Amino acid sequence: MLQVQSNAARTVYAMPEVWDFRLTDADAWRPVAVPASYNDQSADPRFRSFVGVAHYKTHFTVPAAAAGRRVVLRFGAVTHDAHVRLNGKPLCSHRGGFLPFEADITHLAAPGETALLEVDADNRIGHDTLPVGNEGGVAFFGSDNPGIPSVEAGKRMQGRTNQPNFDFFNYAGITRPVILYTTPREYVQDIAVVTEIDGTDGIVDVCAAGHGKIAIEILDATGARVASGEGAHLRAVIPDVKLWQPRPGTPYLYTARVRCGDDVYDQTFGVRTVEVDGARVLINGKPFYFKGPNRHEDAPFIGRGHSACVTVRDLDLLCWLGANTVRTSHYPDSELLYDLCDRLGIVVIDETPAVGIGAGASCNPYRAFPLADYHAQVLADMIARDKNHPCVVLWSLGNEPDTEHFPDDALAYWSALYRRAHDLDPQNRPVTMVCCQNDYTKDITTRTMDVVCINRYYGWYNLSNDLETAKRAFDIELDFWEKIGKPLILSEYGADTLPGHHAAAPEMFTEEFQAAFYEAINSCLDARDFVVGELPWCFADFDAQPGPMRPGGNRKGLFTRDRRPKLAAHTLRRRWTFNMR
Ligand code: GCB
Repeated sequence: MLQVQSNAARTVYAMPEVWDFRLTDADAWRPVAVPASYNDQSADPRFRSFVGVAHYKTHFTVPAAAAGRRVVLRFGAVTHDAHVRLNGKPLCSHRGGFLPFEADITHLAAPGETALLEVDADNRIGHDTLPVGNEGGVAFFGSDNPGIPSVEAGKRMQGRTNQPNFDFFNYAGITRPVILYTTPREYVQDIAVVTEIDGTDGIVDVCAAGHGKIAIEILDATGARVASGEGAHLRAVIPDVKLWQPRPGTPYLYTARVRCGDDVYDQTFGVRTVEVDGARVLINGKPFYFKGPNRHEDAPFIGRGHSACVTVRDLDLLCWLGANTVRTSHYPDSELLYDLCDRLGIVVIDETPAVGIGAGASCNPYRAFPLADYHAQVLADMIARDKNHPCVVLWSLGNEPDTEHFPDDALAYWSALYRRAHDLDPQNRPVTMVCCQNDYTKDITTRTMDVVCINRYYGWYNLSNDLETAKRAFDIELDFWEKIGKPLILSEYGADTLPGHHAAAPEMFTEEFQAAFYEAINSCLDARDFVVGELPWCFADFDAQPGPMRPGGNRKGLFTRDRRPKLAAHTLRRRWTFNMR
């Protein structure tokens, strides 16, 4: 799906910033900001504990100037499921909270007239949603008696239906921009760009789809024409090409200008290659080392809502850290992040919202949970949205599923998705799945990915506070992976840290411990050539489901939630900026 663009042929109209909102039909309508999660927009505790379908409504007018044009209503994301009505009639529905959807309203809303738009946002999660929620009725490890310390039995007693199988607050609502835009009646539907490098030349292959006669031009960053052709397919040489290079290189961007009838769409792209060669990942033929934190979309007041300012500021801090990578843990991010990463040369590991499949369940999730087709669809939609971004160099099929208790079923499930990602991506990028700390000898899935990504918390959740033994245990595991012969990224590692909590002896939760933790684990990484990346968990403190281990959220941030650096941010900054191998 193409991003929204305002240009000579396409017009974007602003929608209201404040909509009417109520949790249930019994509540009064009240104002709420869009886009943003609704949960932190009120002191009413029900805004955070609510489980079910919340209601939004607003009015908008299709401008008279839109007469004769195609008019589209586009939602960047509604979390998790959306049902949309226009003038009281069903318009569209969408499943999943992190990808865009749109509806052609040309014949449904008359230019010059005011229309009523209603959105129902469903925050319920379960065995058929991504991310996954736990549900009553499935046996979990542990006792059924809540008097015996079994967390799951307790949750069943509470009768709540939302039991996130993931460690971030289940923010919900209209979280990304709602946009009204127009195009000519004949329009560009889709564009796919693939590039190659041939000596000092680049080769670009553009395929466009649209209703109407298509022509394609390639422009350099100054707007000068490099190549052009009639028809929906153009393959052209870019002499003396300027490559898209990750930081600290120059991320040069070209444009494929596609015309279709009166419509025009400018698709930026970079000429770069990405491939796995033995135990290395090569970008533009050169070994690449991924360094940068995992990041949640999370900020005070807006929750998981889109904010250009927060995104710009976060990426600026990433550059300050000397990072060259961000992983969109644990869902595809708002589209702006990818545009900015294209411009800044920050490499993106792009992840589906498949987090927590089967973790903690005693049933076989691959047989019991009806997820395979839906997961494949979400993967396809993510690739369709993000396929042209040069910053995206690795697809992540999901985070921390159970791969250990039902190894053959896990392998079948993830292999099908792995093949699908390769089939669907015009650029055929490498594919991974992010593995939970587990008995890696029993897991036969992680090792089949193009890049092995492992989340490990040696020294924190296991071997807590004992960094010397943590290093020895991690080294034993690294010996195992070295024999597998694939590139490995330590895709999560980290320690909860309370800012301002200090001690001479680095003990858990102090800023000194977090810094010592990274120094210790990094020393293991530095001794191994097949390790191609380190992704601290995580960029900033973030809101999580309340629980005994989450004082004010997950505190493993290198930055506080208001983006002030902890000691470890300075430690990693020195490493990534001045010391890296
Ligand atoms: C993990 C998860 C991440 C959690 C993190 C933690 O392995 O992938 O979602 O937030 O650990 O802090 O426990």
